[in-house]
Amino acid sequence: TDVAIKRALISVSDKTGIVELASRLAKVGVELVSTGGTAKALREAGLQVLDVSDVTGFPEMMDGRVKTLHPMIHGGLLAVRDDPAHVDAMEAHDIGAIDLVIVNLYPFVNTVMSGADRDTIIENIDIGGPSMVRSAAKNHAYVTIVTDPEDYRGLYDELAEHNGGTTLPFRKRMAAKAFAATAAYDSAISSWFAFADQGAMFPEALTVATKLGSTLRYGENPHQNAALYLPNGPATGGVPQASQVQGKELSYNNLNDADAALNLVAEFPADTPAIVIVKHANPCGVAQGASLLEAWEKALACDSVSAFGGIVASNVPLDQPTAEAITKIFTEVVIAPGADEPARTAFAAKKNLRLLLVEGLPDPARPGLDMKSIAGGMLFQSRDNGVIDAGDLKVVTKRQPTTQEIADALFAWKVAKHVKSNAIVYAKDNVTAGIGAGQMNRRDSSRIAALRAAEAAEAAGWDAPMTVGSAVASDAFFPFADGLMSAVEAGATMVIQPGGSMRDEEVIAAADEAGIAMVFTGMRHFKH
Ligand code: 93A
Repeated sequence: TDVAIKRALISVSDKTGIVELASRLAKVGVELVSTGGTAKALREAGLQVLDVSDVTGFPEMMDGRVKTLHPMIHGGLLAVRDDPAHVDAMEAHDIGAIDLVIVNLYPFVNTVMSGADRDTIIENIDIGGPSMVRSAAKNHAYVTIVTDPEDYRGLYDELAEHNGGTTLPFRKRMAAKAFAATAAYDSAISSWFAFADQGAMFPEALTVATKLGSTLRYGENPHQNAALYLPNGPATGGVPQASQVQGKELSYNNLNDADAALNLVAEFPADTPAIVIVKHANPCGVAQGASLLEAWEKALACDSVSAFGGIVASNVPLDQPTAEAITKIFTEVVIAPGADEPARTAFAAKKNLRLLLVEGLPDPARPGLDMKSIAGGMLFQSRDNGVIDAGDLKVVTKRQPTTQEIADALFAWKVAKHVKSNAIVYAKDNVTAGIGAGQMNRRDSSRIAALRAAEAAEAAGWDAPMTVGSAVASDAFFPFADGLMSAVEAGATMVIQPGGSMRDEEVIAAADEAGIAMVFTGMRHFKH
């Protein structure tokens, strides 16, 4: 079932690696046939190429809309090589067999994402390319189809190992991938039609055409099935890829928590080391430090009880002291933009600990899509990429905040954005003092945050909880003055909140009465 490659048809929009691949093919005597732009690129590299138009006897016409759509091409792709009638037809019409097809398609999704006009988008719907891909993939018993430049390496290896030919399992695998590529391509086109007339509400939805990444052992609970799917097409907004260096297989909850931890730690610029500890997708300790170890120790001190079995994210590469400190408590996952050799060695001592390394941190301000299933449908929204700085704050109290209070408030606000609503976060000196998450009323979140801070102080033997003299962030406005008052009772001297309540005047009056400072952000960060 090995098929020797004698003739290859190459027609690619993404020309990455194509000259190298074609050169290798030419060197082992493969005849190259190509479409206009591809043939030009190969010739410029000094390769001998036959034009598709010479094979078909027709010029490429109608702005390239018709170039490979011809029986001389599709006959060569679809013929069953050991069916005498097919072989007769090939001889009668002088059709030459094509053994290998390297095709990637007009960049439809990228064209939409670039904000191109309708005509340009339509012109980037590839017709001839998918036809060749599907013909070759259907006939994988004889024909090899490669649609992804990432597979060129695998193709060299295959040809090297099999005497210039390919095996059936290889061709099958490539054919499955090819049909997945054309299916995703068409699904992106149909999504575009669905969205285009509504003003392309979610061009990112085009990338939701997904491919299976991996099946997971189970979902949030053992009786649920689960799998990880990855976008087919360009990753939205340059989200860095993570790779697992060591540890047990990642679970559904691990992935969900690691994502939460990474997105929060990415809010902190890498010029100051920061650590986030997450439990059940909520942060339980966040700190910046002079060193990464200091950040870890401070984040842990915020709530060392919850940190047990936690997910840890860092905004800078991991070092040995921090790695050793993290491994002293039971940790499920550590995710970071790198780890030096001594840090890796320290983690290696904990075989089960899952260490994930990312190529960089995701940009918190990147665009993207957020989705959720509900009974009978799907909810889509643009992701919460709202980022504010000191310039966006509006002081509403008589007392002006100090520079330190503003810094604490912005720190608390960044964390609150990543805490399930209702979110209350106290922070002081770039460390969370107490976090209240996911309560059905804001006062309860406030109380829980203060209680955590009091317990942390007791555990550490501090004179007073860190909430004393802290800034407190609320993800949404205080509907009544009582939520604010419980923050005052906990010792906060600074409040950051969106504002916009009917009772803002009442809440501001209570803040003035207590002599604290308060700023409005004008932006809410609900996370339900
Ligand atoms: O316009 S098409 O739909 N009509 C065709 O007959 C055709 N044949 C190949 N697009 C067609 N292609 C596509 O052209 C390929 O899928 C590939 O993406 C691209 C390569 O063109 P060139 O070699 O001129 O750069």
